[in-house]
Amino acid sequence: MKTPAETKAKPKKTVKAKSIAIPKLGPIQQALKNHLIFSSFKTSEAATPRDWYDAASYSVRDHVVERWVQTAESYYRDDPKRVYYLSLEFLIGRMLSNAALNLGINEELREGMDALGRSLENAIEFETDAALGNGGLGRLAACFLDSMATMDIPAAGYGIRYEYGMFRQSIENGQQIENPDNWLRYGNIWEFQRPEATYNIKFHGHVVKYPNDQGEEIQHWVDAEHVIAMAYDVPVPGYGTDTVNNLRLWSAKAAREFDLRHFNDGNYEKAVEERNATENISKVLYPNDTSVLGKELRLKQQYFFVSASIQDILRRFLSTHEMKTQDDWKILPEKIAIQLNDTHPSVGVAEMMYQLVDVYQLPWSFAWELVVKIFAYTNHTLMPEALETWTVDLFGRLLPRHLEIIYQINHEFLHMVNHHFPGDAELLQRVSIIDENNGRRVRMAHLAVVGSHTVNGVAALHSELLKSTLFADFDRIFPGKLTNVTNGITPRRWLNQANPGLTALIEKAIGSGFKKDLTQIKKITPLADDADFRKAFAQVKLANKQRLAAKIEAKTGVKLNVNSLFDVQIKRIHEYKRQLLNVLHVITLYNRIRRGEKGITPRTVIFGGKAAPGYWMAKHIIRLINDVATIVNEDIAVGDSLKVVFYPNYEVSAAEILFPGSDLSEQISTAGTEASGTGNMKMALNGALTIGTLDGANVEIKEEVGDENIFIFGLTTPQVAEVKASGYQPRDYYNSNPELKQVLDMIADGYFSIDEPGRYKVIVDNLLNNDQYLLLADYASYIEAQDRVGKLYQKQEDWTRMAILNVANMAKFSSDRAINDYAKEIWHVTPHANAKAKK
Ligand code: B1N
Repeated sequence: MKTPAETKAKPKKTVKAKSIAIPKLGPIQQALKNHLIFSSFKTSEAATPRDWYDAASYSVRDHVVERWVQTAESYYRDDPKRVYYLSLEFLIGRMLSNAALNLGINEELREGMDALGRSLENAIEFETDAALGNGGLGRLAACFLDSMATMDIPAAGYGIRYEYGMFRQSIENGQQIENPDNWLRYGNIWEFQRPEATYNIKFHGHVVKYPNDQGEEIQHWVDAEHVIAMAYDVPVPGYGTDTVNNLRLWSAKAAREFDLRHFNDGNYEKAVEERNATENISKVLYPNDTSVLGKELRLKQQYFFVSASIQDILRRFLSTHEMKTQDDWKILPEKIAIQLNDTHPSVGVAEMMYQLVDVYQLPWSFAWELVVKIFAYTNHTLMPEALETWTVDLFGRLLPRHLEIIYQINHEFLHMVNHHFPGDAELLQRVSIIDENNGRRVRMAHLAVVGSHTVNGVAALHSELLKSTLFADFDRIFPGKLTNVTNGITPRRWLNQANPGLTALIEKAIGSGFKKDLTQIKKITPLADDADFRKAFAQVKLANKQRLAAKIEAKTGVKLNVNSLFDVQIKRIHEYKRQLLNVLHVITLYNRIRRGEKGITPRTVIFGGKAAPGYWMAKHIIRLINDVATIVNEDIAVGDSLKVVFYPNYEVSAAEILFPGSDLSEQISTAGTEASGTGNMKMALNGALTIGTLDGANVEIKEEVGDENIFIFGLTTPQVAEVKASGYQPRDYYNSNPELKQVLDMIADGYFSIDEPGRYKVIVDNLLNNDQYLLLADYASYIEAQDRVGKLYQKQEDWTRMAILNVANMAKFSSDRAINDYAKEIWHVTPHANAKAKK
C-alpha cells in the first residue's frame, strides 16, 4: 500500500505528445500462416480446427492491439475525463467474430482462411463463450462497452476474472443438470495477464484510533489479512473507429504462495488450504439472477474487485496529477466518473471514502463532496429478493473500517434528513442505511443512493416505479436525483453479426450508415409496402429459421417444420417471467388440436434459459416444459401442427442464432416486475413480432412501433396492484374458464408425468391458491392475443409488413443511444477521437 507521503513526493510525469512506433502488420493470410507456426507451434498439416481458431484470433488480435496501444497512449497524453463502469458481471460471449467485424477485417479474414482451405465459420465454433454473467444485467454491461468504444468515449470496464463463468446446462431426463464452465481450459487469447498491475486487498482485522500530528483522532485498519488482486486486460474494440477500450478483470492470488509458519510446523496441507481459500474469491460466478443469497464469499468478491478497481483508478489519476495541496484534489470528479452496475459494487462508495480519508488523509466532508460527484448508480430491479443487505455482524467482521465509514455516512445523512423533515422518526428508519428492524443490516441500495449524484432506472416504467415505490422517500429527500435511462443493445453484435442476411438486405436498400447510427434504420419504413422487399425479407427470415432448425435438430433430435410459426421465449427461468403462462398456452393449443379444431396455425414453441441451481420452482418448470414437449412431440394426432423444444444451455452464442430465427417474441412478465428486458429489443430488431405485457421496455417498444404492430395483453401495473389489493382469488378464474380448468387438471393429474402423476401438483396448487404473478388473471387475455397472432401469421404479407415496421422503429433501442444519454446526462463526458492508428 502506497503511503500518502510517497504519493505526494511523486513528480508529475512529462508526457511527450509523440505517437509510438508500431510495426506494420502484413496481410491476414500471411499472419494466419505465421501464427500457426510461431504462436501455436503447428504445421498446417498437423493443425486441428482449434489451432485454426487460435491462428485466426491471434491474427485479428494483432490488429486490435495496434489500436489498443494507441488508444491508451492518447488517453494518457490528453487526459480526458474517463468513465469507469464497475460491474460484477460482463456477459461477453465470443470475441473473434465480433472483433473482426468491429475492425472491418471480417471479409479479409474469411478470404484468408478460404485461401488456406479452412472455413472461418468452422473456426469460430471453437471459441468458448466468455460467460461472466447471468443474464440481462451482465449482457447490458457488454453492450455498453461496445457502444462506449464505438462512440470514442474514454472508458474502462472493471470486473472479476471468474475462473468458472455461468454454469453449463444440460438436460437429462427432462431436468436441468449444472456442469462447471471451465472456459479457460484451452487458454484465452483475448486476455493479457498483467503481473505488474497488482494491488493489496485487505479483509478482517480491526480498527484502532490514535491522534495525528494535529491532535485529530485518526482511524487505522490494522492486522488485516491480505489478498492480491492481479489484473487481466481484455480489449474492447469499437466499430468503425480506432478506439479500443480496456476491460480490466481481477484475479485473486494468495499474498504469499504458502505461509512459512505452517511449513515449519510441518503442516503443508494447511498452507495449501489457506492459499486455495484466498484464491477462491475469483473462482466462480454466483449463478443467481434477480436474487441474492447473502453469502460471505459474495461480499468478499464485491469488495475485492471494487477495492482493486478504485486503487487502480486513483493510481492512474495520481500518475498524471500532482496533489500539492488539498485543493488540487478538486479536479478528481472532473477526471473520473464511476458507474455502479446495480448495488453489487456499491461498497465502492465506502472504499473511495476509505482511500481519500484514511490513505490520502483528506478531510471527511471534503472527501464526501468528491465522492458524491464521482458516483452514479443504476438500479436494475424492484424484486425484493434482489435487494442486497448484509448483516452488520458479517460486514463488520470482513470490513471493520468500512462499517465505521458507513455509520459515519449514515449519521450525517440522517442528520440532514432530520433537518429537512423534522420529527419524522419513521422516515429516518425507512431511509437509514442501516435496517434496524431485521437484525441490523446494511442496505446497499441506500448506500448507493446516498453516495451517488444520480440514480437511474433502466426503462421509463421502471424508473417511474422506483420513484413511486422503492425510492419514494429518496425522491423527496433528493429531488431530481432519480432519473431514467432506457436500456439498449448493440446493433453490431445483435444485427450485423447475428443476422448477416438481414444486414445485407438493409444495407442494399439504405446504405451502411445504420450500423453506426441506428436512427437511419427508419429509412426502410416505406419498404414495408414494397412487395419485392417483403419477399426478400421473408426469405432472410426463412433462411435464419433453417439455420436455427438445423442447430436444434443437432442438439435435441427434434425435427422442425420451418414453415410453422417460431414462437420463442429465451431468458432466465423465473416465476415472474411466466414461462409457465406460455406452457398453459401450449397445452391449450394441444387440446384444441386434439379436439379437431380447424384453422390452427402450426407452431413451434421454443424455450431456452437457465434456472438458478437452488431455485427449485424454476427447475421444476424446466422439467414440466420438457415433459410437455415429450407428450406433444410424440402425439401422432398432433403431427406437424405443434412442436415444443427446450433449447439446452442458452448462452450468448446460442442467442445469436435464436433471435434471428424467431417469428414471435414472448415478453410476458407480470406488469411491474421486469425492469426493462433487452431480449425484447433483440427480437424486434431481428424482425420478430412481440406478444407482451405493458412491462419494462415493452411499453416503449409499443410506443415506437405503434399499437397496431405489437400484441399487447394482460393487466397493467396499476391493475395488478388493484387485483392484489382487492383479495385475488385465482381459483375463480379456474372455475369460470373451462379451457383453463382442463389445462390445469391435466398438469395436476399427471397427464404429462405418467410415471409420477403427482409430480406437478405443487405447481397447480400454487397457481390455484397463491399465484403471486397472476398467471390465471392474465390467462384469457393471453390466449386471446395468441389467437390474434396465429391468425395474422396466416396472412404472410401482413405479418412481414409488420415485422419490417418493427425493425424500422428500433433506433431508440441501440445501446449507442443509451450511452449517449449516460454520457450527456450523468457522466458529463465527451467523445475523444484518438490519434489515428496506422492502417
Ligand atoms: O437487468 C436487466 C434488465 O433488462 C432486466 O429486466 C433485469 O431483470 C436485469 C442480482 C440481477 N436485474 N437484476 C439483476 C442480476 C444478478 C444478480 O446477482 C440481480 N438482473 C436484472 C438489465 O438492466
